[in-house]
Amino acid sequence: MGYALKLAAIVVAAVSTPSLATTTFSTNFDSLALGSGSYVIIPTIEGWTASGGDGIEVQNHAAGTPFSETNLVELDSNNNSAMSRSIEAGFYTLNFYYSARPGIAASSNGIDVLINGNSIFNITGNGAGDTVWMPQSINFNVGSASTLTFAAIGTSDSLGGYLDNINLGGAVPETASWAMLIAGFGFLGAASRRRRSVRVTYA
Ligand SMILES: [Ca+2]
Ligand SMILES: [Ca+2]
Ligand SMILES: [Ca+2]
Repeated sequence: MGYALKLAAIVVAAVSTPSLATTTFSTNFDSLALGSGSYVIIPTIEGWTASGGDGIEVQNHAAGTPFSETNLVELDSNNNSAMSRSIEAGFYTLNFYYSARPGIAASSNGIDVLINGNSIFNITGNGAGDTVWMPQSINFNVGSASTLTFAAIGTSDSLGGYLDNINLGGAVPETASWAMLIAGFGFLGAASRRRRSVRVTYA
């Protein structure tokens, strides 16, 4: 039966032909040399381009501790701003860290994630005494070249949510046919082990 499952897994893999992400990146905004306690509003950083508002605000301990190293991004620069980049067709996992800006209410701290201008995720929170970094993870897929955007939402007042360590990597698609096959065989334990091993192979 183990052999049957293995054979079935091979067949399904061939049928669904998982297309793996072709665009991957890792950005932490720390490539920019910036004095501690200062900030700048700029048009591009580490592959991101400002796509709304006055630009991408990069802070070095200006109003809160970054998740990594020296810098973080605040997208409510002088007003609600956005940053975008192009990605190829594929299945993706997007990971990033979010913090509310210290001392700022949730109504002003929102950040939206969009694909081709359509929101797929948003987050906000009430600011504490310092940053409180919360890991976020989103799976999505795009069938053709697309635009990935982070945008400030809520009150546009120069104060808003923070981002750091944004990473895009490939994900193995969870296909409907795969789920049905597992249910059909009824080997849930074996199947989930198999799925994990497939995921590792493509990671
Ligand atoms: Ca950083
Ligand atoms: Ca600002
Ligand atoms: Ca705001």
